[in-house]
Amino acid sequence: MTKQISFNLFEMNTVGHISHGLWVHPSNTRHQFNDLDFWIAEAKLLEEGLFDSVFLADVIGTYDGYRAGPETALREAVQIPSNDPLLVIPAMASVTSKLGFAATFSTTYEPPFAFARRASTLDHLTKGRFGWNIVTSYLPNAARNFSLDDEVAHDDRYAIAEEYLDVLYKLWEGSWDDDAVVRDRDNHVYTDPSKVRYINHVGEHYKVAGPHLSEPSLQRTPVLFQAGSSARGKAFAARHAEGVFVGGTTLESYAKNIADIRQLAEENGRGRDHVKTFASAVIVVDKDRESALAKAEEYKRLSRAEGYLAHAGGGGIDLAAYPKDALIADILAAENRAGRDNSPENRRYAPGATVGEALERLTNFDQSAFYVAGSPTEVADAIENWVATTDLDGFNLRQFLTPGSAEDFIEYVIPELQRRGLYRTAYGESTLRERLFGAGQQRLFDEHPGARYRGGAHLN
Ligand code: FMN
Repeated sequence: MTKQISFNLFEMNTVGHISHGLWVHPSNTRHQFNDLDFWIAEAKLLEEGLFDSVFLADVIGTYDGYRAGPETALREAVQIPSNDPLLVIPAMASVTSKLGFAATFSTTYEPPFAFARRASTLDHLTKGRFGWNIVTSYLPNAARNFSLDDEVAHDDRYAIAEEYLDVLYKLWEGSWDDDAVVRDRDNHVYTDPSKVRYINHVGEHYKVAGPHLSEPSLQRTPVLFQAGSSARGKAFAARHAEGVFVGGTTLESYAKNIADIRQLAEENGRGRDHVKTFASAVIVVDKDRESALAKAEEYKRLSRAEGYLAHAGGGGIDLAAYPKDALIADILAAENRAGRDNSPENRRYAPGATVGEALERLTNFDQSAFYVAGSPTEVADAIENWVATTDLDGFNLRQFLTPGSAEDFIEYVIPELQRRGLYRTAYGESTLRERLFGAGQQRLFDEHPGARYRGGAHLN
């Protein structure tokens, strides 16, 4: 059977997420992100388009590495101003019944108990449509917002994340039995206390007694997404993630990275197909090739190098401070950042690249690994080819314009994919996990590490 491809809209509760400069376009509504109406309209549009989910990125600090301050990020609206991604979800859920919501939350700075409850609340309010993008955060400024002087070292962040997840699984999977809530009016028993337990977690970083404050939601553990690309990040994904954002520079490298992650999942006792793989899709489409290319030219004209530089400088090096022919590898070594510098942008620098080449790459969206500008047929051909060649399961669609990019995709690409049997023609399942793994799979697979706490096993 032909594989149907997943599509999420890549979003952020902010003006400029990754398409810097485009906010000035007259048809772009991004400046309305403070209004619920903005999110409600988007949710309705995506559900009409039968999208899998809206995928909300997040950062908890600002990009102030470029030119040693936040001025450029502020001027160019590079992920500031930005609001909390979790809080727009209930409004979007209230006008939809199938669309999923995946939101980013960091494991590094806030202890796990409150997030466990917020996530359960969202899974209840969305009726099992909530997913969590697990990040460990890469901005030095974020550390300074949470009582630290500098970033927690990269691998230490993953060690903290491991324990964080362990606490969450205990709360989500182990603290309450499915039949704990009895609502027995005659006997005045709302919850059967014998079916709810403390978790009494004591670890290196956290001490959490429990019990979990929320009763079990449809999915219990939200669908877990992750985008680690370091060795430590991949190992973490192979243990925990159900959706993985795979990196790469070419079709071949994507194919290899996808095969690797499936292999690693298997080595962790999980099924190869218990991990869905996603890539970023940069698509400019219109009724024909000529119009699409004209549109891409317009986006390029409005793109702001300063915005991309501020974005890249937030987590790493200030490219503006170096001559164009300086080698990135030398700069990383000189700044003692090698092995520590983990923003997705910095990972794009090829090892032998010069500052000039890195600048080119950062500011030209047409150098993205999956970039296609063309007619509906050309775009569908590229998508089909990628999925067939790499074993990819889906894409996060980048926005240049809101709502224009999603509208274009829905108008031009989806019908063509549907004709080829590559895109759903109606929603089936209702929870997000079932959307990814099929009807009946509301909960984690039994082989997933979170499942070991079911029924209170392994808690003490
Ligand atoms: N990091 C964040 O702090 N917030 C995000 O919203 C976020 N979204 C990401 C989305 C995608 C598609 C990718 C590829 C990465 C994203 N990241 C985000 C960064 C990753 O969480 C991760 O830190 C990065 O890919 C480097 O991998 P490493 O942590 O294993 O070194």
